[in-house]
Amino acid sequence: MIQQGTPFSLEKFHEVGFSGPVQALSLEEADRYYQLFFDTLGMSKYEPGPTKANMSAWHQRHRWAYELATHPNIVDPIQRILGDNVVLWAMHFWYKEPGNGKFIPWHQDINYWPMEPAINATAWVTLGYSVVENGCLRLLPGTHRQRTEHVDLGDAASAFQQGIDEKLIDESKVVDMEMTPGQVVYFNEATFHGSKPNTSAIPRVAFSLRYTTPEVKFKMDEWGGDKERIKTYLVRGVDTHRYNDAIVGKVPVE
Ligand SMILES: O=C(O)CCC(=O)C(=O)O
Repeated sequence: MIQQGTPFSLEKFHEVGFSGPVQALSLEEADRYYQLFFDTLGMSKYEPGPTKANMSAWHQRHRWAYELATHPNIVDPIQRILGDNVVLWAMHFWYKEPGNGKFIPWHQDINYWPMEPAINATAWVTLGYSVVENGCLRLLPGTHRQRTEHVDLGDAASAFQQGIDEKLIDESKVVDMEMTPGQVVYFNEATFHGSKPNTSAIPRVAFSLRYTTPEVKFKMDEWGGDKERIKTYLVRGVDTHRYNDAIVGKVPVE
């Protein structure tokens, strides 16, 4: 069901592992950033097609994406989750053009990340409509208190090779997080989530922002992924620990 934005609830975040949708961007802002997203891809928003563009870390390269990643209305609830000192460390666009047959398997983010200790809050933001038909984000309440191993899925339609065994998912409890432009859902590093393919003509233009706190150290030597994707930006408060000075990001000029 498409819901009106609700205020962020810290109680709900702790109780079920997520809270939202929160209307963080005005419709006008969402529309402007939606246009900028397609401009950056060099694609018309009226002909949203597939792309091979790298969808990660746009906040390191484009000022408009950095502005989004530090937007006060998006970061305010993050500060309530994490406390006074907030470090932005990643951004990734999850774009699904019409008819994109890939699904994002059920997973727990912390299985991928080189963080010690594992503290993260994600803001998942949609710039367009994100509904069942175009493969909206799906969350499983209450799973944020457990750790589950990922297994090989052996499914060519899966966007990741590994994920949580579907047999562990109680479909009757799954929340299809349908959202309208400018809305955000917040979830933590362990909440089970995933999404289905886009079977509609509506592009899904959404992205994740990852935030943590200064007491978290990134173990970059253990990270097998693209090392440039992880850069730290202090977006609220002070860096009390300076553990990640070697990977401090630069704010893009334009
Ligand atoms: O956008 C999706 O469908 C998946 C998002 C996701 O896996 C994430 O933000 O960690």
